Amino acid sequence: MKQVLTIAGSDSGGGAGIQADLKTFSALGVYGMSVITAVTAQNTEGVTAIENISLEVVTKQIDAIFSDFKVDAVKIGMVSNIGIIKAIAAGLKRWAIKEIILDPVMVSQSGSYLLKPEARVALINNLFPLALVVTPNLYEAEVILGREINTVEEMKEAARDIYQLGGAGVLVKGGHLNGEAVDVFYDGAEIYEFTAPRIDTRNTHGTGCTYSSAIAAYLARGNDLVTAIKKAKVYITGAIKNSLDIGHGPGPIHHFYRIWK
Ligand code: PXL
Repeated sequence: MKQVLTIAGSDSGGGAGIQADLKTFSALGVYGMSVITAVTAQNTEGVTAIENISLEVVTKQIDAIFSDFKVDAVKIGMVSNIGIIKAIAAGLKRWAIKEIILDPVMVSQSGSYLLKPEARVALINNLFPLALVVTPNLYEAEVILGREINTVEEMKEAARDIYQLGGAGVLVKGGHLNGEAVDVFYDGAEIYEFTAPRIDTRNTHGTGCTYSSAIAAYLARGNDLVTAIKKAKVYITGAIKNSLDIGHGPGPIHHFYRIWK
């Protein structure tokens, strides 16, 4: 079985973060492992506390996994601060893994900072160059570039410009624009568009985490990057369509919709 690692934060509510990543890996037929960077106290209504894991324990988790397993792909999510970013970069360089999907997580759906604003430059400088692809949503792409993005054409320009920052492929996710859900991917040579119908639901907690994990899983299973993104978009569209109306805030998407309702 292919083996996939998530490096991310815990969402106690089970909808996003490490929990979403491991559910996605399990749903898509790969063996999931985790390096936990932070623990959030969280439910569908918001985040009430965050505790970051020490740099020593982040590093030890990375080394424990790579010294034993053959890691076929890595997904990176919440990385909290500059120290954790540097520990992850050093660990991944030490183990020379190339199949890295980086979700540049900045704020939770409910508006809490999951990455310290002063750590944004460190994320770009230390982790973008190691990644095969980075997956900013519109807000994250706007923060990275310091300008507004309002159209699909501007998403394409953003993908090209973010590519210049670190040399990783760029998937700009347009889920927050109006109309169809269009994502734009630039691999350094060509622009690709992925389109899915917009689903009218507020239950989208964990969509970004799940998307990048699904790309990692499909990549580990031998798909090329464009095919992996295409299949991951089909998977998250189904998971949103079958999302769960549980909790009092925006509910989670249904990772196992292909197995049970
Ligand atoms: O969606 C980004 C995200 C990543 N990681 C954790 C989260 C969230 C959103 O809530 O809680 C732990």
